[in-house]
Order: sequence, then C-alpha cells, then structure tokens
Amino acid sequence: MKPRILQIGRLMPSLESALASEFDIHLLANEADPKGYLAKHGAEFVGVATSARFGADAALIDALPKLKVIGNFGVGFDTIDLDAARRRGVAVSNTPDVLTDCVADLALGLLIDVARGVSAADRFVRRGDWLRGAFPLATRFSGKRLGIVGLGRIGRAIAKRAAGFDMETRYHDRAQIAEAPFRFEPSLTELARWAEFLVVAAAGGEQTRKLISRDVIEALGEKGFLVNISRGSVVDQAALVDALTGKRIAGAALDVFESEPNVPEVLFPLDNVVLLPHIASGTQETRQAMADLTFNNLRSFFRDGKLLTPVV
Ligand code: 8YV
Repeated sequence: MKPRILQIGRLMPSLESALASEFDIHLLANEADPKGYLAKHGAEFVGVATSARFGADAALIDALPKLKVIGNFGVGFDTIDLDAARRRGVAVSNTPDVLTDCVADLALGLLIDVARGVSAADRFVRRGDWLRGAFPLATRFSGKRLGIVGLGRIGRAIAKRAAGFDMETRYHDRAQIAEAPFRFEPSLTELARWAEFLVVAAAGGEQTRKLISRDVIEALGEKGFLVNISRGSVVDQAALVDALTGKRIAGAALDVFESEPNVPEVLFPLDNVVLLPHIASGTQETRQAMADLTFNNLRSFFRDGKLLTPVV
C-alpha cells in the first residue's frame, strides 16, 4: 500500500505528479471544511507535503496522530512549527542549496536595480518621459560598502557575487563565523551605520522577527539602501515604510513582505523602491530542483527511513 500523504496546498504540477506516482495523495485545499475533514480523516496520514507558503502549524500536526514526516518545498521553514514536530517525533525536510544561486542572483539584481534605478528607468521610458528629458542620475554600485545580515549559504553566495563588484563586505550574524573571510560586526546597528547597502539574508522565524528594527533602519540613513530577499518578518515593515516615505533612507528593494501578497500601497508611487512578488527562487531550473528534492526526501524517508536534507 502507498503511504498516504496530505498535501496542504497546490504545488508545482511536476511535483504533484511525482508525488501522485509514489504516494496516495490527498489535497487539503480541495476540502470546503479542512478542519472537519481532518477531524474525520487525520489518522489516515503518515506524511505531509507542503511549502514555505502553506507551512504546517501545531494545530495541523496535532490533527494528524500518525504523522511521521513533513516534506517542505522551500528552504525556509518558519511556517512549520518545529517544536510541535519535535515533540511528536515528526521528521521535517527542506530544500537547501539548490536555490542558493538563484536567490543570490536576484539579491544582486535588486541591489543594482535600486542603486541605478533600473525598474524606475524602464517605467520612465514606457511613460514616454525620455522624449521630454533625461532620467535623473543614480547611485554608483561597484566598490561600495555592503552589509550582509545572516551569512548562511545565501549570504555567502551574495558576498561572493559582491566581490566581483569590488565591494567591501561586512556581516552580522548570531555569532562570528570563524572561517568567513569578512569582518564580523557584532552590532547590527553599527553595520547599518557603516553600510551603503544592507542586504537581509537571515532566516525567518521568532528569533529574527523585526531584527531590522526602526533603529537599524534609521542607522542606515539617507545614504543607505535596504534589500530583503529572506522573509518580510525580519524587517519592521511599518518602520521601513515610515523611513521611505519620510525620505530618511535612500531606497529599498523587497522581494518579501510581512503579509504576502499584501504590499503597502504607499510604496507604489516611490521610484526608489523596487517591489517584487517573492520570486527569488522562481526560475524553472531552481523550482524543478526544489521539486525533485522535496519528492526525493519523502521517497527516501518511506523507502530507507532517511531524509536527504533534514531540518529535524
Ligand atoms: C518559496 C522560499 O519557498 O525557499 C523558500 O524559503 O521562500 C521560496 O523559495 C517558494 O516560493 C514556495 O513557497
């Protein structure tokens, strides 16, 4: 008999068909009354397939008494209640490494866009404004000071790319990373004060909630651009919006927000702000690699009892 797996929301078609070939899949999003469905059928499921977007909270985990494993499509697992999973001895996998390059590529794209005004200049041409005059001068990017918040896999990939732009890189993390060839800045506020570009690459979750606080944003100041490719929760969004509308920082480029897909509309008219719909890992190649890894984790768990990329 195929292991019965609860799929929380829609996933990539290729992942859905791979999962359906190996497992007995049920899509919870199809249920008009998911809670009622789980109360009746929760004990049928031994696995969950989910994504960073849909997660798996404690209520869901508790509603599945035979649950053994959660396969997460995404490197971030802030929407999965790891404590609840640990308490129940439920294994959890994510999709690290395969998305690092694409996320770091997009971070560099955002850094250059917000410095040089790429998106704004594109709008300028489309509006026909070029016929009436020149686009305003922007800010040089090469050779500037880059602060990285969170020097994990993605943070390091950003630093590697920044070296190609002759940037001076410093970082902040929970602690100094012995082998990192960049200067560690124990105070995030000091890093922001020093940096001309501050890029957020720290994992989401309770430990990093509003890490980029009002003070940090104010320390970044008028010369500073903020780029976020991690999670909206890491930034005090209200403080950021205040600083942008009050022109107290130079600009921001954001791929993630506090309450996606809602984006503060007061930012829409601002040309020094780049707004993206959470697409950092969104290439065909990377999303397929994430799909393969999600599937292979679940298959390996049920065939050999081992996850390939375990979180718990
Ligand atoms: C999303 C991401 O997972 O990997 C992550 O943590 O944020 C993205 O890659 C993807 O959009 C699916 O939710």
